[in-house]
Order: sequence, then structure tokens, then C-alpha cells
Amino acid sequence: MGMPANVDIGSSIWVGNPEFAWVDGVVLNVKDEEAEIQTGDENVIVARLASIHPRDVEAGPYGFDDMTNLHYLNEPAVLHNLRSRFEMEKIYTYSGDILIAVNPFQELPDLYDASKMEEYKGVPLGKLSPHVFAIADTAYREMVNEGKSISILVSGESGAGKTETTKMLMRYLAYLVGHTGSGGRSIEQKVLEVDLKLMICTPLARIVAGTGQSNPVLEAFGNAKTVRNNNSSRFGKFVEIQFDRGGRISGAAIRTYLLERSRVCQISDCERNYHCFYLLCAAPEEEIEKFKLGNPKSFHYLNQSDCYELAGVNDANNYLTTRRAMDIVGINEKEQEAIFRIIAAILHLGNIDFENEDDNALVKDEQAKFHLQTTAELLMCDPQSLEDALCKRVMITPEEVIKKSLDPLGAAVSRDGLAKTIYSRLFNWLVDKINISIGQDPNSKCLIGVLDIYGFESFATNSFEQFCINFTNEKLQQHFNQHVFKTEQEEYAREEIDWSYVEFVDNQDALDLIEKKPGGIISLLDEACMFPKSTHETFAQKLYQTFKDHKRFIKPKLARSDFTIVHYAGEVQYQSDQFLDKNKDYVVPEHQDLLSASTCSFVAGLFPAYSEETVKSSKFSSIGSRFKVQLQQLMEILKSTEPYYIRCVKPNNLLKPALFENVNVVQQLRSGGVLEAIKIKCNGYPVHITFSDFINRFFILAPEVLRGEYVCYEEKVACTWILEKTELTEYLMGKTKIFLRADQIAQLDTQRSRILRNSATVIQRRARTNS
Ligand code: AD9
Ligand code: MG
Repeated sequence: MGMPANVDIGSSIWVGNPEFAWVDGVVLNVKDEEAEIQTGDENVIVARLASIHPRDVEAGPYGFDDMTNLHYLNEPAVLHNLRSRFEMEKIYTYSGDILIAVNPFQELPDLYDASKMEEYKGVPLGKLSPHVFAIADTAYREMVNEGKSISILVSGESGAGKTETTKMLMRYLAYLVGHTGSGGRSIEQKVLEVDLKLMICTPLARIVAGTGQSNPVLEAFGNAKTVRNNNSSRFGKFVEIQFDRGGRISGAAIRTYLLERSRVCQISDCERNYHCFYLLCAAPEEEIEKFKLGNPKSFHYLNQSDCYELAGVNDANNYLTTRRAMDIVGINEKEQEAIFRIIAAILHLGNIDFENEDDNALVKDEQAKFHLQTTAELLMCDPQSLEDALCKRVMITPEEVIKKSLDPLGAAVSRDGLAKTIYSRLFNWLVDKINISIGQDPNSKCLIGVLDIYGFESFATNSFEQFCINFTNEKLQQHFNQHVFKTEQEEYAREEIDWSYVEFVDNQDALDLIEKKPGGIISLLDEACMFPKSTHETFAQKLYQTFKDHKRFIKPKLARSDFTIVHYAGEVQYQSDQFLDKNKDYVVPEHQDLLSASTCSFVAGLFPAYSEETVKSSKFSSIGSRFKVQLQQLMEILKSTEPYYIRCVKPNNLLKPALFENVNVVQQLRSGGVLEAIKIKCNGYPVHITFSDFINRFFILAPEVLRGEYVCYEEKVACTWILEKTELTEYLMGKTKIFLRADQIAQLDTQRSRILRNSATVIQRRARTNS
């Protein structure tokens, strides 16, 4: 982390270790670029100086509530601090105003109950142990008192606890607006409470009380079991709660980002499709009969994986809960019927198999024909038109209009495309409906927005989805860096120190590589999509040519169409083969015509006929560019708000309680920007130590300072005396604190431990001569 280790014999240090990330030790010997180290488990090893960081022996076993109090702000210290706290079931830790939350994977007693909420109400941040309620409380008060809008950005990898954290934030905010005011209960107070009880009964408050908890609609349609999380959100969301002048909730809006469409027709082993499919298969008998459903194992879209049931989850109950939640958000009985009819139709659609006749696709057998018939019934469209839409394409030549048959593979792709389109339109409909039902407040004064969005991803294979996700994270990282940089500047200003010492770390070049228009990867991808002859190989070639000298771009040696981006969180190698297909946001006209002609007004409503206008304006629309615009809008909102950050950390991949895997966590701290933030601090003077702390710790370097004539001096003067004695230069003196570089504090500690050691030897020697 750019911190030159100032090691000496006897120094306490952390040394890099492949299994545990870092282990503690003491330096026995130093030679050239290497040190001999006795590790905590009594091994003697030799390590390069570059892999050593100084360790604060004074840090104590309980860890700091706030890691900015760590005297050695380095990776091992941060890791060790989080680990010690986690072992004591303290899952929350601050790093300045950033909250780090380590997923406990178990219910911790009383952590979120009403008395806990009461405890945090109105208490300044940092007074009580770190907690997500403290962040919500501070955010709310800042909004009310200073009239500022706030955003709370929750990030972390899949399964780290973002959605749960978001729910707790919402729950606390709902509690706050339900329990404002303090002191005795006046009549107004009582009236207010009744009023608020009423409010909690409205859909608005329910939604605020937990975007997933009392309103499982979006979770039923947007969440699924994955290998990383049994209830993984497959979309990003930004929930905006609007407040009036009195600090009361006056409206809310939900924006969603990039639903994973491919899951509808393709699932990997041990994963599930979206929850709603299984809920429906567990619905009461009459629904099952009406929709001709049965065992989920009989549906192709569900039986590609052997996972149907989830431990501790009752799909039948959840079906009923979802229906009730739909009532609450104002989706009426008829709409609900249509929604589940469409879900059933998608299942039947997936079972329409094709066979080959002279390279033409034909619906395969009686079984497949039954599913074709049922799909058409459920979607209320003509079965023959459905079959044509799946198996044929209309070609327009200058002479005539011909219908050309697809081959069986092409027909299957067409079928899956239809399923994905219907599902994503349905999901968008649900989001719109919820937004209409809760209502926006056009006169809202302030808002609190909560962002629950996918964290950085780097897998064995990375496709277009990872590209978009990592683009998002690159954007958010820049926003985060700017914030950290700004708060750091403010601390310098408070201490009346010139802040030109803080150097700004930027990732603008990575963003340019991706989104610059023209010339960035998204632009080049759109160009490739518009040009009929492009393939993923020509696209990759174009990237190689264009970015051959770009610092953030690498052409992997043994790959023909892969490319690597050097993200702030590390390198990710992308496989470009599905980029073009996945970027095309295009509904086949045959599908469009089929469904807009449905006699079910709900289905037809999902596929409004194109107007001249839209045809002209959206000649080409791509997922990548649209996403870029969405992100741009999100960033605009975020920029106009005061940000709070919550970084969720997943302590292990087994989803088990009380298991903390160092290497895994370090990786997340790196990609979550926590260490990046620390790096920004380390570029300047990361150690901010108050005068009195400094004297307590280092007076031993100049003991005369606390004797005789010096005693009457101010603390600041005493500190200067000590510093002069140590011959340290280039430190900064603030109004209440000394600012030191990372290596300077290490140097002081080394001197200190040398003196302590010498006096210990002297005492020992004396003891020996005396006996
Ligand atoms: V994903 O990107 O949507 O796949 P998230 O949202 O980060 O992911 P989620 O909030 O769904 O993760 O948490 C995963 C699981 O961890 C939950 O289902 C809980 O079982 C568990 N969890 C998370 N946070 C807490 C907590 N504060 N207390 C107890 C928790 N359990
Ligand atoms: Mg989630």
C-alpha cells in the first residue's frame, strides 16, 4: 500500500501469507531487502521487506469502533480489526463515516429490535457502537436539520448483505417517522401516533418499511437462488423516499437497473429460476388446474438445474404472501390473474420443442403441441400465429414479402427470446405499477435515496452482464473517491493545514475506456451491432486496434476474442462472444405483432404497437447505451445529494456463521474501495493523532518534556519539543492534531520500542546483579 516498511530488529510486523493473507510476527534480523521473522505461531521465516507492514502492538484485542483511529492504516491492520470484532459478533465497524458491515449469516439477538431503534434515535454518529441504524438516523437528521438530500450507497458482492441492510435502513426510517418527537406524550403526540399508525397501513409506508419485507413483490419477480446467495437480487435498485418540510414521508419511487434476463430460460446447476415460477407451481389446486401446471420438474425452464426447493422457504406460503403484497401495492385481482397467467405461459412456452424437417423447424410432438396450445390460450393469442412467430421470419425483398422458416435451433432461440422479452416487460410493468401506486411527491423538499446495486464481479467467465456491472462499480468508485478526497480535505481545513498534500486518485481513464463517446467500448459495441457483418471476432479486433496503447486495456496472450480491463479493483478478462447479442435490445417484429394482438388487454398493454415516432427515434437501441444513460441519471441524483456509504462484506463463501476467511475478505476490501479510500489517505498524511495522545505515546522519546520547566507549556509546544528531539521533519501541525506520514509513525514506534526494550534489559540486568 505504498507504505515503506520501517523495520528494525524487534519491530512488530504483519507479513504476507498466502493462506491467511497476513500473519503477525516480530523481526529477528534484517539483511538487505529481506527480514528474518518469528511469526506468532513460533515459526521462523524469511520475507522480503516489501511484504512487511508495521503492526501496532497497542491496538488491543477488541478492535477499534472506527478504523480511522488505527495508527497504522494498512491492509493487515484493517483486516485484523474487522476479524477481531466479527469474532465478538460485532459486525459493524466505521472507517470514518463509512460503515462496514460483515454478514453474520445468523440472526444476532436484539440487534434490530425496537429498543435498539429507540437507542439510536437522535444520537450523534460514533457515540454508540457502529450500527446501520446510526447511519439512517444521521442521514435523516442531516436531511431535516440542514435541508439536504441524502443518498446511502450500499455495496458489496453477491450475498454480502446489501438487500438485508437496505431493509434495515428502511425499517429504521419508517420507525423514525412513526416516532418523531420526544419527552412526554402530549395530546398532539398521541394524535400523531394514531395518524402514523394509519400511515403505516398505507402502501407507501409498507414499502418504506421494507422494500422486500412487507412488499415481497419485487423479490418474488426479481430474486432467485444462485450459488452465491439463496435470495439473490438479480437487478439493481435505487429507492428514493421523498419527504415534506416537516420531515414526513410524502412519496417514494423505485428505479431498477438491468434485470438479468437470461435466467428466465437458462439456469446453472444448483441455482433456480426467479422465485415466482416456483411460487406459482406451489399455488392452491385451482390455480394449478386453471394454468395446467404441475410439478416444476416437468418444465424445461426449471428442470435444467436439480434445485427446486429451498431450505427454510415455503413456496406455497410465499405465493399467498406475494398475492397479499400485490393487493397492498394496488395490483388488482384481474391484473394479478394476468400476471400469473403470463408466468404460467412462459413455463409452457419453454416446453415447446422443435424437430427438423429439411432444415425447417416444426413443433415436435403431441406434447409440444399441447404446450403450444396452452401458451396461446394463456397469452390469449392465436396458436397458429404463435407457431409462425416462433418458427418463421418475414423477409422483405424488393420483389416480394416471403416467409422463411427457421431451423430448429433458430426456433429455440426465437422461443427463448420471446420468453425473456415477455418476462422483462412484465417486471418493468410491476416496477411502474408500484411507483404509480405509492405516488411521487412533486413538491418534495428532500429525499433519502438508498442504492442496492450489484458489487464488482470477476468470475472464471465474464460476459456482457459483468461488463455492465463492473462499469457501474467503476462509476460508483469515482464518486466514492471524490467523497473520500473531499472529507479528507475538510479535515485538513479544520486543522488549518494546506490541503495540497492530499493527492487525488482517479479512475477517469477506466471510465473513458468504457463509456467515451465516440471511441469507448460501448460505442464500438453499438457500431458492431449495427453493422450486419460484424462478429464478436471483428469486434474484438477493433478493440485490440483501438486500445493497443491504453493503460487500462490488455489483449490476453492466448485469446482470440477475449479482452481484459484493468479495473480499479483488479483485472477482469471478458469473453466477447455474446456481447453483440446481449447488447441488442430488439424485439422481433413477429413477436411484437403477435402479442400486441392479444385479446388480453394486459398482455397487449405490455407490447404497445409502435408509433411512427418511436420507430424513428429508436432505430437502434442498445442495452449498453441505455444502461449508460440510466447510470448517468443515477449519478446526477447522487451528485446532488450528501452521500453515506455502507460496504457489506461476505465473510465466507459457505454462507455460514462465525467463519471469517481472511483472503476472501481482503479481496472484497480491495474491490469495495475500502482499501482504496485508505490509499487516498495514505498518499497524504494518514495518521492524525491528537496532541495529548501523541504525548502519552511518545513522551518516552523525550522524557524531559514532562519534567521541570517544560511542564507548564501547552500540549502543542510539548509535541513540538518531542518531534524536534526525534529529528523527524516534514510532519504537519494542525490545531489539535499532528499529521504524520505512515512511515513516520512507524519510525517513532521503532524508537519507542527500542527505548522500552533497552530499559527492560537494564531492569533485567539490575535484577540479575541484585540477586
Ligand atoms: V445479492 O447481490 O442481491 O446476491 P445481497 O443483497 O448483498 O446479495 P442479502 O442481503 O440477500 O445479500 O444477504 C444474503 C443473506 O445473508 C440473507 O438472506 C441473510 O440470510 C444473510 N444476512 C445478510 N445480512 C444479514 C444480517 N444483518 N443479519 C443476519 C444476514 N443475516
Ligand atoms: Mg440483494
